[in-house]
Amino acid sequence: MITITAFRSVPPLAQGLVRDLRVRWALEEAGLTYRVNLITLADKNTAAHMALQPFGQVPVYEEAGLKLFESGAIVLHVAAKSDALRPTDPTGAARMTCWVLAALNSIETAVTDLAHIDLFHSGEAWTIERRPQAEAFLRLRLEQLSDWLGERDWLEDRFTAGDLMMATVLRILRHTTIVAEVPRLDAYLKRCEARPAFQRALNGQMSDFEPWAA
Ligand SMILES: N[C@@H](CCC(=O)N[C@@H](CS)C(=O)NCC(=O)O)C(=O)O
Repeated sequence: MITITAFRSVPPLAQGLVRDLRVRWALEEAGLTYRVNLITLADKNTAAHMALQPFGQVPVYEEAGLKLFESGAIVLHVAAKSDALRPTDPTGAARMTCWVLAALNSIETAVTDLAHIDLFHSGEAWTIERRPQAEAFLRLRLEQLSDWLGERDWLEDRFTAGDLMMATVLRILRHTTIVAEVPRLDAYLKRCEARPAFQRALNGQMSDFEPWAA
């Protein structure tokens, strides 16, 4: 049985964005059954959890003695099990890996630069200078991504784990209109979110949360 570790409760601003969503979505696309081990924010720094996730984060993935951390590594592991996420031809599979890494390395870094300012440092003096730079760089990356997409429905010629990862990264910007202002990306994200597997994953994460007590 596959077990993923997720948080039992997080602040509302994080609900629906916690990175176990990526793993749930991949497992739903692949049609694999799994159970969810819910931990508290206090549990994340215990020795037992740090032995599974060296940075005290979620998600964690366990399967028959295999223990994985990092959502990208986990999604790639799940993708290797399912044609629904990874093309069977080697070229298509390699291109899928490119997009998983592009989402995490070329886009998520720019996304989180801005999101951290907005969500964790809003109003602090240093953000007055830094935020416009972070937003401009992010907008450049998103325009480049939009140019790549062109008239395609997906990043390549079919849905892959690369789209799954890219969509979860773009969703981090839901507190802004930045994605909505790029029509192709807006449509792309909506296309990804309309997938039944995504809806099942999101509903699963949301229904697992206990009410947040600040
Ligand atoms: N690079 C990691 C990031 C994981 C991550 O940021 N997890 C967040 C929840 S979305 C977390 O556990 N935060 C608690 C913390 O960092 O202490 C991955 O993709 O798995």
